[in-house]
Amino acid sequence: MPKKIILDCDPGHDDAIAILLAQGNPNIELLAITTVVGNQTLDKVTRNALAVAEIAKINNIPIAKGAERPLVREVENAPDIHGNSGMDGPTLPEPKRALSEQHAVNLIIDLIMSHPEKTITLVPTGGLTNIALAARLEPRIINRVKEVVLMGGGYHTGNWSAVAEFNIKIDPEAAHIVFNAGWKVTMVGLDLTHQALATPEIVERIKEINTPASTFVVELLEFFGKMYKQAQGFDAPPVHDPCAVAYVIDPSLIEVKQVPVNIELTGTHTLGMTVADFRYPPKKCNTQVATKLERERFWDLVIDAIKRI
Ligand code: PIR
Ligand code: CA
Repeated sequence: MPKKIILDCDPGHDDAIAILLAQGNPNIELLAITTVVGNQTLDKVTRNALAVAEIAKINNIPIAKGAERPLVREVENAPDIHGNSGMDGPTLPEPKRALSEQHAVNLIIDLIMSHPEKTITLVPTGGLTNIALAARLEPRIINRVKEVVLMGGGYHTGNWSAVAEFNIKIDPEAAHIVFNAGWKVTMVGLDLTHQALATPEIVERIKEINTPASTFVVELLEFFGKMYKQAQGFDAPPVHDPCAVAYVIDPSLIEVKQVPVNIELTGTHTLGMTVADFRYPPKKCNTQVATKLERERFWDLVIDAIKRI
């Protein structure tokens, strides 16, 4: 039985690859794509999601627009990494399909309430605004979802400050709601995603597929790689968001450790930090953090999905 997911994202180069992985992998049933402000403005990331849907041949599922700003903080985007469009690099196809008329938050709630309990996994790969709003608007979803597998945070690394990761830092209050809601949360953070580097060998393997989807991914990775070199000095760019999808597909790809995680909301230098407590085995704990990636099998999965599109 394929696993049902809702992908809540802010495309975004790596979000786009996460969409392709979810669509191309036979063990995933993508129920909806929802968008949230993050890498760029809501309108831009939503347009990008529609364009990726064209490339991924996603026709029959709703794509819905969500929150245009964080709960409390001002909007922060990441043009230094994702460019002015939010997905600079490839030429994007003109989206043919229409957006859902529902707000993303209502769509998420309706899908979870209308499916059997514990069958839907939420996969957020952007800020957590939509997910937090959904949990507050309809708290019954908290016990109905199977789990939340999110890309965000990092227990020993930051990218938006010394200790905070972008998706958490842009809406820390939303992250607080999501991490403390009570549902099971798997944090696939920078500690893990910095192991998923798109090296020249990987880019070469994708190039060899030689389809519109693979060319699109290569162009994404070339731009993303250039920006990551400039902005953060990486020799190869980390593809964060597909790691969360990969964990849903095959949890044996990623080692996790169950530890309490809390979000710093008041720090002077630590706002948005995901504070993970590794000191002792917790008695009861709804959160776990991803620690180690099986690189080869991860890339095999991504490449296989691109081939199938
Ligand atoms: C990546 C992102 C934001 C900023 C930087 N520097 C790099 C986006 C990615 O889409 C991913 O979801 C997450 N936020 C990684 O921090
Ligand atoms: Ca993202």
